[in-house]
Amino acid sequence: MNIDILTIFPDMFAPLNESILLRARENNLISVRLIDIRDFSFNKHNKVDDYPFGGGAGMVMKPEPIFRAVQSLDLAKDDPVIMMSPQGERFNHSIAENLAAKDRLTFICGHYEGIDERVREELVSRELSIGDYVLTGGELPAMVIIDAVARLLPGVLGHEASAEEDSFAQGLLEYPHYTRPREFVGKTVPSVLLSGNHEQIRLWRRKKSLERTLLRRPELINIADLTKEDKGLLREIKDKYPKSGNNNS
Ligand code: 4HQ
Repeated sequence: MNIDILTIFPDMFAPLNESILLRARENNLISVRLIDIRDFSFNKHNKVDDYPFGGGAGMVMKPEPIFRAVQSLDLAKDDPVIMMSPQGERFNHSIAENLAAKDRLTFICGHYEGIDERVREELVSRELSIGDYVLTGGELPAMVIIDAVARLLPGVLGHEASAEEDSFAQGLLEYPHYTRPREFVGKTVPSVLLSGNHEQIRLWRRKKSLERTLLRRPELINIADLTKEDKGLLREIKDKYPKSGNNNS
């Protein structure tokens, strides 16, 4: 996958140089270009922002450098151009899967109060938000989205199965994990995990997964497609926590 990032702060993408994302780049599973919008500002001091028409606090990113930067990319008509904004569609796992199916992604990262509206109208095909809070710029949201998308690409995670087992991939929260030592701060690892009985382990994990989802994110239980077995486990969980969750049976 080819990813172009338009930003005035390319150094904010340092996570691309570490860990799994670095390995993905070294293995040519993703290729990332950081494009400094300032390089496309042809005025005196390479200015990329200006005062807002109508007045008010803060600065607005000028449209011309961003237009020139995007035009330099030679995008195909249906290549996604993504802008980060709290007004965008809320990013989630299903959007990550949708983006992971594309071979080219372009991100426009705004700073200051925002970007001239004509950029959104003319260049942007998708506006995404990573949550209801305000950040100083679109770089961290773009980095979050790239991380979530990259780990879904074949070969990026060492263990091929791991992406499918994750929270949200299945529509449920994950079960708890344990490693050595067997006893720590007076607490022991649940004995079923030491039993070697793989069917019992699978059932225990599935039940924990359903229990956590019901207790912490009951709205997710309604949309997950549950098997007969899941419904049986859920019945046991609800008997243990009678006040929990939704009233949907
Ligand atoms: N931004 N999810 C960029 C965000 C944001 C978010 C604030 C986007 C500043 C210039 N982006 N502007 N939340 O807070 O995506």
